[in-house]
Amino acid sequence: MNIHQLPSKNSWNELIKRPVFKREEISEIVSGIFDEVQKFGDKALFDFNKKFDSVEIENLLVSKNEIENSSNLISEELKNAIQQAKKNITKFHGSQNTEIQKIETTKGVICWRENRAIEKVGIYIPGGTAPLFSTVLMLAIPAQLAGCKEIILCTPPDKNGQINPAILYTAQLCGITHIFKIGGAQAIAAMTFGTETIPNVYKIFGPGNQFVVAAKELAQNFGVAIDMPAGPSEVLIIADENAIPEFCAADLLSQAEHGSDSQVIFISIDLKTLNETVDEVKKQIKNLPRNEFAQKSLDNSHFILIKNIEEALEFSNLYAPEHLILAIKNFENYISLIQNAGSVFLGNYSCESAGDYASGTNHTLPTNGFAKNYSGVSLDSFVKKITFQNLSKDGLQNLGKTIEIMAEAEGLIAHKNAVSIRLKQ
Ligand code: HSO
Ligand code: ZN
Repeated sequence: MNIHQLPSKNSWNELIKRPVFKREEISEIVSGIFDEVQKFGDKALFDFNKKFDSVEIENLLVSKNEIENSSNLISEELKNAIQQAKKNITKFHGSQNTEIQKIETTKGVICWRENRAIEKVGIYIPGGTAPLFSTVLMLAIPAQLAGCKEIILCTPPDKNGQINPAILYTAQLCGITHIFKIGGAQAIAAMTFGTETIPNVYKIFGPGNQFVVAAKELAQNFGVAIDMPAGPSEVLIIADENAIPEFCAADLLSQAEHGSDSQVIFISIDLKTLNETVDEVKKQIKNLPRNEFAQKSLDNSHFILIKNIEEALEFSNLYAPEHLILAIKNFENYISLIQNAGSVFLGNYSCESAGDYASGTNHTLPTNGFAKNYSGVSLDSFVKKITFQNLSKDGLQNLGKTIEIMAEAEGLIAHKNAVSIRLKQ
């Protein structure tokens, strides 16, 4: 754990650095995978399943039976929890639909925007050490609410060719029936090009390892959109003497346990709270099953004493955290100072886990400083907005001169004529 007391602002740029990865080697591997999938389709996918996930499967598509049976493989308690989370996420994302507003910009000139769902979207859910079925909720719910016609899901099978039943249960609860047993960069390639079994999509969503991240970047070269650039997940907590060190430590560890490259930053304006939180982290980490990941991620993390809340927020805005927790008194007074953050948790009882699972907000958020210029996933991520306009004859008469003058000044006489020919009539 790295502890810094009142670091000078000159040193902040060092403190906000994220871990960097060797990109070149990964890009080369991923581009090879894309070539294979584009050339050989399903056959390449079967081969990659064997090579990377050591599994031979007969069908890439998860059968109806497997999907239905998933419900018998998980507890009623878990099913109820997933259902409650679904309700809240649906309620919050459902409220993001805005009404069409027709605006008369000049008399007789009416402009408006309408949403159209992206027709074909793909959701990627990683396998690995933690099956993130909660991410299925976060992506499938807004996709359904937006009205996406085709929603497919790719996730790697385990050694027995099975998909985690909680992922299957959640997917079918959200109305997803096309689930494919394929993971990694090859899944992203399949959704980019389409294969005999897996349809291509127009936008790909979801987290993944460095290969998946590189594959999503590459997919964009083939006309496929992605949710956002990704990096390891992160949390930044700002605390004062009102914060509860046990709570803060638990929140830091909840993010640190995601992976050894997760980033956690704790900023306190009170030395006692800082020291107690450090002690609490050391205590709580011992009992965590994933303490190896958590420990590694803590090794790259910072505990910082800062002069006051304003400066703490200045640091936070520079860092642009995926998650920001304000464990301070009168947090309402500081909301307007938050400039860059993916999702913000206010007060001692707003733990990040609430947003990760069930409060209603989305947990697919910008990391790696991208909170400076990206939003998290929302209903908007699944729609495009088309603009419309209707000019009446009067409208064109009112605006025509302006257009003609501008077109002529740009030297585009055909543009000018399109107006003049109408006005002359
Ligand atoms: N904290 C993660 C999301 C997640 N947490 C899923 C638990 N499950 C996003 O940074
Ligand atoms: Zn989490």
